[in-house]
Amino acid sequence: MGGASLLRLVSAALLALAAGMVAESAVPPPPLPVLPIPNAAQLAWQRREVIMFFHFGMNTFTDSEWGTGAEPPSLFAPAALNASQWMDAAEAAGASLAILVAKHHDGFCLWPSAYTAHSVRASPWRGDLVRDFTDAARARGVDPGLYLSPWDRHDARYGRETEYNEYYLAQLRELLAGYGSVSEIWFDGAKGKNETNMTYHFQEWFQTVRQLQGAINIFSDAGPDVRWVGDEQGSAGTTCWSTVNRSSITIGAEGIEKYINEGDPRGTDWVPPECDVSIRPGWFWHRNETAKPLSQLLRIYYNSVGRNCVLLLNAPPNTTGLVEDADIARLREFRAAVTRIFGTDLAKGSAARASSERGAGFGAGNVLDGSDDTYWAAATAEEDGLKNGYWIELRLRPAASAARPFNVVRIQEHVALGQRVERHEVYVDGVAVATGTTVGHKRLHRLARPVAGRTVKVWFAARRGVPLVSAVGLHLDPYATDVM
Ligand code: FUL
Repeated sequence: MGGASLLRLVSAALLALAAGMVAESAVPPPPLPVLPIPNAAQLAWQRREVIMFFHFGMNTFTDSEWGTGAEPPSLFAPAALNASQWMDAAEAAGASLAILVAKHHDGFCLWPSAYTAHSVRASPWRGDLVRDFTDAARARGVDPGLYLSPWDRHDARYGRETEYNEYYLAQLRELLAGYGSVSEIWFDGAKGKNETNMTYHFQEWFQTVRQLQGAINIFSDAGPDVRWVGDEQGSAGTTCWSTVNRSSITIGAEGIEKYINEGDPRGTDWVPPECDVSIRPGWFWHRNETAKPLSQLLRIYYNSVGRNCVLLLNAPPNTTGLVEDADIARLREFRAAVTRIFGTDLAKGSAARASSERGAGFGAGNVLDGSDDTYWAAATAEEDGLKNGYWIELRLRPAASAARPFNVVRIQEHVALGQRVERHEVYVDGVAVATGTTVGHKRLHRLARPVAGRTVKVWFAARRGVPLVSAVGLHLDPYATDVM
C-alpha cells in the first residue's frame, strides 16, 4: 500500500469515527429566539411572581392618601417602628423582593437626605428608614427595592425644570449609591392635575440608575425594564404580551392604559407588566380599613400571575410603625392557599406526547419536570410540514384521572427565547374546556367546575415561531367556589 492510500484510509477512518461520535453524543441546539427577549435581570424578576410594597410615611399619620406637602415633620412619630417586622409580611406572602416608598407625593423623605430639611431628620423619630429597611430585607433573604415619587408637592424647586431635576437626581444618587444593591426602582407616573406641572428628565434619571446599579429593574409606565399594567386592581388583560413599543407610551399620560394592559404582539421592546395593588382599600394605612378577603386576593393572583405578570402586593404599616397582625395573617393565608393549589400537580406521572419534537433534550416530557429551563420544542415548521399543527397531550395515570379532578390548567412558555403563543385551546378527552390568547411566563385557566379525564391536550392554534412550552400543570383549587 502506497503512502498516499494509507493516508486516505486513515483519514477515512478518522472521519467515520468523528461522524459516529457526533451521532452518539450531539443534541440539537435550541431553536433561534423570537425577538425581543428578556435580559437576565428581567427573567429573574419574572420568576419572583409576587413582590411586596410598603407605603408608609406622612400620610400614615394624617390619615390621607395624597399629602399636600405642608405637613410638619413633627407628625412623623412612630412609637415602635420595626422594619424587621415588616419582613414578616414579605415572608408570609412568599415575596423575595420588597419595595419601600422612600418619598411619596408629599415630598417627606424617609431617609435623612442632605438636599432637603423635609425628612425624618427633622422628625421626632430621627432614624433612617431606608437603612433599616434595606438591612432588614437582606437579613431575611429579601431583596430591597425603592420608590421615589417624581411628583413632589413640598419642594419649592418643583416646577423649575433644571433645579428640580437636579434635586431629584441627587436624591436618586443618595438612594442608589448609599444603600447597597437595589433590585427595583419605581418611577410613579402620578401627577396632580391642575397643579404645578413640569417635565421630568427620564433619560437622565434612567441612565443614572444604570450607572449606579447594574442589575436593577427600572419600573415606569413605559419601563425600560418593567412596565405598569395600567390599573391598580391587580388585573392584566386576558391577552398580555411582555412586549411593547416603548416609544408609543408617554409616562403619566392618560389613555395609555389599554395598550400597557395588553402589551403589543408587534412590540420591539421586552418590558413585562407589573400589577400593583394594595391588600387594603388604600395604599396607606387607615384605622377603619381592613385587608381584602382571601377570595379577592386569589382572584388577583389569577388575574396577574396567571396572566403573565408579576404581582406587587402592598401592605401598609400603621402609625406604630408595624404591619398589623391581621394583615400578616391574611398574607399567610394567601400564600398557604397558593401552595395548597399549586403544591400538588395532578399532571405529575402522566405520559406526554406532542405533535412533533425537536429531538433529544426537547421532548414533550419536559413540561412535567417542574423546571422553567427545560421545555418541549416542536420540530421547526419546515421539518414538520405543519401537517399536524402544534399540540401537546398528557395521558393521565389511570388511578389519578378518575379519582382526582382538576379545575385549574397551568401553561408556561419558555420566555427566555421570546413570547410566542398567540392563541391556544385546552381539551379534556376531546372536549374544549378553556381557550385563550397569550400564555407567556405563566397562564392559569380556572375552569367553571372540576373535570376529570384520561387525556388533556393543549392546542397552539396561532403562534410566532414554534411554541416552546416549559410546563403544563393540572391543579385542584378548593377555594374556587368562592372566586368564580
Ligand atoms: C399611584 C400613587 O398616586 C399612589 O398613591 C400609590 O403610590 C400608587 C402605587 O401609585 O400612582
